[in-house]
Amino acid sequence: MREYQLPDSSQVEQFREQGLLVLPQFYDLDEWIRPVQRGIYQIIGHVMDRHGIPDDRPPFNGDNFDSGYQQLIAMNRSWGGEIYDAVKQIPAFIRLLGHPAHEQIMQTLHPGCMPGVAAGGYGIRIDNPGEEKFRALWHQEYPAQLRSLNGIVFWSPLVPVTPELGPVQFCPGSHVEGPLPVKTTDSDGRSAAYALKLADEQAHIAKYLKISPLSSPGDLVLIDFLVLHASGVNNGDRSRWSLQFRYFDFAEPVGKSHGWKGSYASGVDFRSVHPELCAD
Ligand SMILES: O=C(O)CCC(=O)C(=O)O
Ligand SMILES: [Fe+2]
Repeated sequence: MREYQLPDSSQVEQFREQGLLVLPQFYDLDEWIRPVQRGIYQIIGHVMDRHGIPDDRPPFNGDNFDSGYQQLIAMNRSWGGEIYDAVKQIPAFIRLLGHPAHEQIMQTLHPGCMPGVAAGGYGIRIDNPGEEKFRALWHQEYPAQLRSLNGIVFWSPLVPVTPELGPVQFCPGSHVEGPLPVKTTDSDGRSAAYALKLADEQAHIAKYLKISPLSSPGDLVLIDFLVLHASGVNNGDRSRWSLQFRYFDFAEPVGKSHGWKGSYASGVDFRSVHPELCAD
């Protein structure tokens, strides 16, 4: 990111109104995105090797970074889990998420904030075709992550997101409702943060227009911690790979009052931090 464009005043306004902002081609592809893709390509190779699968993939060229992945998970789905756990530890990904540009975006969108990186709040999603188990249902980020009410999910695709790949859906403007009650008991076999379920989901969602912006590698999508969003359904023939990491605000009073606790991913029981937001 030798050069990058911080949001201008009309984009700041748009983020305030919608709780959502897309910054097209924010990241220089060669400098920031290719190294992450190369790391994924290499990890897929190591996982193949670990399981005695011959590596006959074409050489890495960027766009083919996930070559071999679809065949691997068809052989054994748990190998996909190994890859998922591994790729968030690629140094080029950690360098990207730690770049000062993200603190500057936080300061531009939340003047006076003190940015923090949500521990355990970063990773690389792999939304596989036809898989329902890990699809994010309608949610606000705050209950799933806690840390502070002020926060931004930085979301960036590693593949061109077409309608078939199930782009993330948003209810622009829904962040103005503040944190909404959730049900914390597991209903359909989902675990951890996936078990938090927005109470009266349909009633909330019905009030808003839903949008599913398409995006491609290099684009950056900024998601307010309180805006309602959900994974789309992947009906395509490849996985939808995307980066996400989260910045919160140490200066925000609610986060400060509970000591910037994290939620499920850091072993905290949401019910003990926000009993008033538990619908059950
Ligand atoms: O990429 C997705 O499907 C969901 C993303 C999401 O909910 C998030 O990054 O917070
Ligand atoms: Fe989310």
